[in-house]
Amino acid sequence: MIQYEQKGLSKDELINLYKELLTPRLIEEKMLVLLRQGRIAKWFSGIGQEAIAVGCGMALNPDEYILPMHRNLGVFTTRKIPMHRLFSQFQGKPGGFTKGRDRSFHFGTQEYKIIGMISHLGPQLGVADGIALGNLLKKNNQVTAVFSGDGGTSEGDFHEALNVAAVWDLPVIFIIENNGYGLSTPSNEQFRMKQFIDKGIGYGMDAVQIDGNNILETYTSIKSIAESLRENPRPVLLECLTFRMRGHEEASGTKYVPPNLLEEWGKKDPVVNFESYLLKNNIIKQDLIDSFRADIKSQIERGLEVTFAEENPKVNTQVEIGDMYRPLEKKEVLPVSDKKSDKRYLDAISDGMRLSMQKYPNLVIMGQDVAEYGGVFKATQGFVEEFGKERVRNTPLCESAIVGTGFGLSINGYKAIVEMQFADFVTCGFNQIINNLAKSHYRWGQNADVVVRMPTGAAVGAGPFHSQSNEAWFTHTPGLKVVYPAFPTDAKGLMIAAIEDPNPVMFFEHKALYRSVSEPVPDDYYSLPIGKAKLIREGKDITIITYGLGVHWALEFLDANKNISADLLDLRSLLPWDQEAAEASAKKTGKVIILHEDTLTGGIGGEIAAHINEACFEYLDAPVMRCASLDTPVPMNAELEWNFLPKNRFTDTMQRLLSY
Ligand SMILES: Cc1ncc(C[n+]2csc(CCOP(=O)(O)OP(=O)(O)O)c2C)c(N)n1
Repeated sequence: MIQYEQKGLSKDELINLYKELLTPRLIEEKMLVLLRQGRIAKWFSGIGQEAIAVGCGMALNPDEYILPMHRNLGVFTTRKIPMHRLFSQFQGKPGGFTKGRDRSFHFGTQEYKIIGMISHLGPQLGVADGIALGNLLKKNNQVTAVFSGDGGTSEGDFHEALNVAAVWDLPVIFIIENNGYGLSTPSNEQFRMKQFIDKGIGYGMDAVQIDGNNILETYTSIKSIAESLRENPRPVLLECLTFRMRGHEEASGTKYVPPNLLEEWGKKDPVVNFESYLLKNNIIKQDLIDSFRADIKSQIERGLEVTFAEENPKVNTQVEIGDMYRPLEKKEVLPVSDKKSDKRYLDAISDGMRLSMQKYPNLVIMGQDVAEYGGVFKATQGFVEEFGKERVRNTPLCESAIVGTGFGLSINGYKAIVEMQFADFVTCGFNQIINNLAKSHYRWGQNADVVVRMPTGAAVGAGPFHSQSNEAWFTHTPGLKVVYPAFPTDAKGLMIAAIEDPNPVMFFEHKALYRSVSEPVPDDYYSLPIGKAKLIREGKDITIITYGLGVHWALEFLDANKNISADLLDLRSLLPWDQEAAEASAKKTGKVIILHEDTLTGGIGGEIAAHINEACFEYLDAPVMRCASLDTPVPMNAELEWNFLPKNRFTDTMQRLLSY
């Protein structure tokens, strides 16, 4: 039995809390009936845990973001999302929030300030950090609440997000629903510590444990924590003790749960207990309860009628493809004057970022050692002095949380540049890029205004973990843009374009070019179109398609072989890539070679070759050829590295193709 304390709440407040608590319960009961009738396909039940989501939804102000999980229907109902919209979302109908593209609670809505989960659970936590950072920078005294199950806390994302929030004093309430199980795995197989509040000290943050089934405790605790964080921004870990009363999802059952636990926690049901407390203390009368029930049930029925009457989404491939990206607001920006100065590739990148920081006060740069130290390659040298530490942020060593933070900033109206110290380290932030940044616009219309800087490439003797060309991991991910300039002028213009672009852009910068290539670059702010290649040499016998360091290898080759008349096409962007330019050149010369530093198998060369084959077959005089690195990791020793790289094989491949 739950012991309640009224805690200064008025009778009306108590009754209102009861109605809010009852709503998700009645929706769920209906869902279980529909499931049995085969009218819905899947259900993740939060029965028995409603007091946490409802307490949170009621405690925060409506303009404060909440990031719920799969058992938090109460967050959605307390934010007053019309029931038919929720049901249409569950059923994949157009009246939901994702045009039928994602399921159940996998959606966000700016209208209701709810940012839903992706299946991977933990990434939510880093996103909450970004939203909270936005609030901190706006100085708007808002808090953000984010949920995690106890199982989800085993993910690295949990550690990273809590650590960042602690270091940056972010006003986030990390609500852990400790319900005893992660799918079938009980707590003792998930973690060793006795309780989550013990983790607070490790992160240097306050941690509070409450009875998650007691609506008065959840509501008043979250309310008072929120008030405190609005005044004095910092993260708090809130552990809510509860229990998962049903299966992980309905089909999986609860056979593995000892019956005595279900019985014990059944007695602590949050709705039944609160109802009898209110009745016993004459705060509510049975007829009011009955009328609440009738009212909620009729809302549910009406909502379901709308949803079941709704047509399925109309299939339209153009709309599907078109929704991958948020449209650009403006096109190319030209430099206002002819003034140019000699800039190295690195200086050009730095200049593009600096001018963008001046133009966009809402642009934030984050990365390891990017502040006073200026980044390991010095791309942000002097930025702290000019823009301050709020906008040029050293991060802890945590790529996932920082990419997530970039997404959260974007949700909250900011732009972000995230620097990977080396492109190789992006593996640690992979999930956030692939599943959050890339997919959110298609899923629920939320753009991710984030540029991920990728100092990439070999030829610097740096071995397998500081040399990789990993652009193909991203060109295979719909929703991203991938840019890879080879010259300073392109690097600056494309950096500016990437920052202006409201979509996520992976910006590859070859480390070997940073200080080795320079040219006169416009001093003004200007952008170049993403997705457009540049024909940098014109010829008639053969087409060389390449990018990055490959462009310089090809130039070196052509300079040494003046008898060869070649088109040299620098792609500059890899997603989207300039199919038109490649086709035009292939049709002209009839022979195409693709040169890239990336390894051969699965590299973008294969994609380009396939496309040219399909689009230009009748014009070709020879098979499209590829020249790429060996299918091995990048070795460190210089001789091994040059053997790995394609440069020394390029002459051979060219000769074979020319003599075909
Ligand atoms: C990265 C990842 N691994 C595995 C899963 C499969 N999965 C979905 S929910 C879940 C259990 C989550 O447990 P917990 O965080 O305690 O939340 P609860 O379901 O108990 O509310 C698992 C293993 C997943 N969704 N994502």
